[in-house]
Amino acid sequence: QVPTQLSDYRPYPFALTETRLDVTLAAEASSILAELDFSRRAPGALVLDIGKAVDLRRLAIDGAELDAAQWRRDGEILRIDAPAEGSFTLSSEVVVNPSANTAFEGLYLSGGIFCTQCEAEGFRHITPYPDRPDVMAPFRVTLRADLPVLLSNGNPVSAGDGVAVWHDPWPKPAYLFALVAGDLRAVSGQFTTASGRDVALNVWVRPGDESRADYALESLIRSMEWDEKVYGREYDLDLFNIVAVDDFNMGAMENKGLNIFNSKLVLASPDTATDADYERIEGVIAHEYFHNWTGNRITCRDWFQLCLKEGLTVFRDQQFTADMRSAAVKRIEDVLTLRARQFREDQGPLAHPVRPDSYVEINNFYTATVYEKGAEVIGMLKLLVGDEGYDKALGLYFDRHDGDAATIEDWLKVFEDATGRDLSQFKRWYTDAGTPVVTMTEDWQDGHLTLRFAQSTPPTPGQDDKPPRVIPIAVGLISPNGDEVVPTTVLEMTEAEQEFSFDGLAARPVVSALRGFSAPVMLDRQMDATTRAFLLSHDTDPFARWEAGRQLARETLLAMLRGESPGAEYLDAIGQLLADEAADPAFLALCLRLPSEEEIATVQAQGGTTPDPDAIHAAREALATEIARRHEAALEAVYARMEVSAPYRPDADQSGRRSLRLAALALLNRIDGGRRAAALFAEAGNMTERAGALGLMIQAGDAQQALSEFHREFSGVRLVIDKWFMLQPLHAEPDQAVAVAQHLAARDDFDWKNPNRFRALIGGLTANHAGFHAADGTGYDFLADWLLKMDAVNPQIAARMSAAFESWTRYDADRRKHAEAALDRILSAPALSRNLGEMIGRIRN
Ligand code: HT7
Ligand code: ZN
Repeated sequence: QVPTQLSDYRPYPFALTETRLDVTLAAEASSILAELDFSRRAPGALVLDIGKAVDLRRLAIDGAELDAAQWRRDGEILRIDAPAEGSFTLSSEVVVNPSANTAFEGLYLSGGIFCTQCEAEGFRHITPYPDRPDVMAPFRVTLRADLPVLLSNGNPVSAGDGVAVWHDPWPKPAYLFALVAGDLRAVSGQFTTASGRDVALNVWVRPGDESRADYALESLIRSMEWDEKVYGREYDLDLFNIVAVDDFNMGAMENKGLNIFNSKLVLASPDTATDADYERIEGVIAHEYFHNWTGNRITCRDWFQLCLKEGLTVFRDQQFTADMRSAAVKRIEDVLTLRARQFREDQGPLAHPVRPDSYVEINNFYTATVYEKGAEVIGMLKLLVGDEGYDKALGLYFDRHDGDAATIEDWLKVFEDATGRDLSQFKRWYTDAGTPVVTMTEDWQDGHLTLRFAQSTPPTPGQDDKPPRVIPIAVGLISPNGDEVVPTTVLEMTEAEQEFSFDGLAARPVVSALRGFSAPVMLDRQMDATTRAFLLSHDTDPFARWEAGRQLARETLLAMLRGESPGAEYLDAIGQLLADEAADPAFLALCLRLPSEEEIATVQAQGGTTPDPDAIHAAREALATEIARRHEAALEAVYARMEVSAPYRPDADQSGRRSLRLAALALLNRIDGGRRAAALFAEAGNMTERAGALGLMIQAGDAQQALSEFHREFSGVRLVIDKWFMLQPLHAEPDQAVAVAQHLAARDDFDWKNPNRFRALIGGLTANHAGFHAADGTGYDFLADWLLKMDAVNPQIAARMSAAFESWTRYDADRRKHAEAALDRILSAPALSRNLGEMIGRIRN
């Protein structure tokens, strides 16, 4: 496995002035004729990428057929003798087999629909091409098939009689190419841009799914409006198509003018989708739409720059959701995800910089670090340069780089030029892996408060020593009577150790630090439970309030794991939260949610304690039970008060009420044997409450009948059956989780080649912390078996799911022995893919 290095980047020696494709679709043998207009820019060979399964039939230059001596095919590379200067047209003819394509990369079939996935390097499985993001061209595409709908990128030129011609005038890299063909129905709308361009909007779904596509269309319109209003970005074609397909390796893909989506992120109705599904649909529709500027109009020079488009686009979709819903709740949700996925990644063998400098398989780098930490880095930049500086820099970025394949250096330069700031130290956030640990201590004397900070970043693979970074630390000071005496101030830490002072304070204030989670760091700060409880009730910054409660819960659980009983501060604080009728229900729901078992294991491992998954599970259950016993009446009151009687709407208000209601129910479930959950399951008219109740019934150990009913009712709705497959291993008692997963995996409707179904079952088990980390190693064996099976058909999915092994070294010797054996078994398997081989190799080291 030879890694590709960032330092090896060389510009392509040819410009590609136009790409013309003529595609005749057939399930087992689709033919692709390509004409590529090249013009030489520098000396060098004409090197194209070509997938192994592409059957190359013909090559010609300017109409003259090439003989065998004029080209060489070597693995996935095609070298062609090209004219030493000037322009020429390379023609090729190939045949590919979409029905044999189970990896869902390139051209494939999903439920009878032809579709494509080309990011990152899928286009080479369709036709020989310079499949790299810095080679951009306008595309003209002719599609031929006896199918009702034939779509490609750009604007339609003509259509009829099984032939459609498309033209995309915007030069694009091959990874943004797409085609879709099949029997699809459109749910249509229209949008007029600020400068008056009428854009036709279509959400294409399978016949029968039309009634579940409205929310996606509405979300698209909201995204288009928001991008004009907030970033001044308009859409640039006459048509915007979204297509939902059932077989899809990730969430969605931003192909120019033709976004292709996992149907899970398009289809929604109150009876089949949860509030969380609706929120994700809105967020991902926005994300893919926003890529039209941050990704498509300005793309990446090479795949090392992936965070340039992904970090920025995640940041933009987070801003959008914050504007559409509650900014405070969204921030807390984002931090929860960041800590659960990215901090975990940063602390293990898969840690890598936001801009990696080497990879074996680029698909393994679509990670939480590139996406979520990439977005955090932009949030910090915005905080450091201010809102105006950010707007100025973004304006310059769009003006200067429209049509470019850009780099992180280009990105930072626009900030430097727009604001006059030197960002050389800030750049370390892109180049250095690992989560900095920031310790904070306080010194109080005669009205002076001194805050002392120290930063250090633990070693990560290949990076032992890390110099200090710029860390924006937002703080506020709260007086003992609860008044804010110093509003949010951003302290810029640039040294390994640094102090900041506040003068003229009448009384010693309580410090609210890292407000809004101003930097993706771990703040290490000694604080007693009473002070945390004070911040939970008085902090004006909602994130910091929530964080104080979270720390209190964490420390309570850690104390219980040391054999202590839960302290009064936390239990009383929960009582106060439950009594606060004026608080935002969604915020309260987040405060009531206990830290996950995985989170506790991480904290223990960081502190040098070997986590015991069974003990963690037991402690968390005991704490939930204790809260329920202590606050049963208050929880019941919340449960009753949060009932929504109005017709279902997936908005922030109603979904917040339902999430608080379910959070209260989750606690009550510990003491009522699942009685209330069963009642809710029977009466609920929406999937949020039905799936929530079903999960709790499984936890309570009395769900067999409900599970059968649910399966019967939704047997024709794939996305709901995915939930059924996920909920069972997720909520099973830890000692039964693997058996439950094994039983489900043996079912006929465990259609494991479908990525959603596979992720549902395998992801459900691996998210059951104590279940997956079963002491006898059966969880590890089960995962290894399925990864090997999946690797042979879809290496991307196998590799992504293998990350469940990433923290194996933190557990006890017996568990480590089992995990090691499972990893070694995978590594020694014949014909292991590059994807899974790289992942397991890194995890095992
Ligand atoms: N840019 C896309 C990333 C992607 C992808 C999507 C679907 C299937 C395979 C994929 N490989 C990479 C999605 C996004 O971040 O917007
Ligand atoms: Zn993206």
